[in-house]
Amino acid sequence: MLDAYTRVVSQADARGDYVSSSQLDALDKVVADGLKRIDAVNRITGSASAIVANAARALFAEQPQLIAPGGNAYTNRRMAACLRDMEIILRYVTYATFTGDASVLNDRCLNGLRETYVALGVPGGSVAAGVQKMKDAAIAIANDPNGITQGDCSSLMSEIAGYFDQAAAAVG
Ligand code: PEB
Repeated sequence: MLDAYTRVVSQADARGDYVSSSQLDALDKVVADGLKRIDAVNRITGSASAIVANAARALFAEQPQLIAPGGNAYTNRRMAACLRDMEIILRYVTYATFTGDASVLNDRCLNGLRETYVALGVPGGSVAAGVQKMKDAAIAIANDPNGITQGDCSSLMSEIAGYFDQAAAAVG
């Protein structure tokens, strides 16, 4: 598992080279924008249950066959597994956001997830649709200018959106 810093160092190590000055500049920016990152993680984590529940409700409204008899989220056991999966994915997105690197998300959550869903008969496209709904809600919450020091968070928001997109693409 890497973070924004260890990735740069391990890549330079693999090349047998020094960390370049442009890479150091990029890491400077990660440090300078660190509080934005932490605030975004705090906000998403603090609203995680609402993000998951609302995304799931919207998903089931759009794809009611999932909760109809025979559907993959039918029965409390499957519904619980589904909500849990969405929460797990959201949690790993916050880890990637915090570390500034997708490796924790890829290695520990998404790796093999598509195959797991195929084996279980869970429709991956529907999971991907749920992840996209969580993305929209999470970005709206993290990017809300109210109640926080104002600043330009556009690059952080697109980075976070990218983690959700990676999760959706991994299963969809
Ligand atoms: C991945 N999900 C399920 C299982 C696993 C995961 C390993 C099988 C074991 C179990 O049931 O607990 N676990 C999950 C994950 C990690 C992990 C992401 C990452 C570290 O360890 N059903 C739907 C929706 C979707 C859904 C589309 C959006 O209709 C999910 C939610 N996942 C779902 C369901 C099951 C499941 C299991 C319903 C149960 C399937 C079954 O047992 O029939």
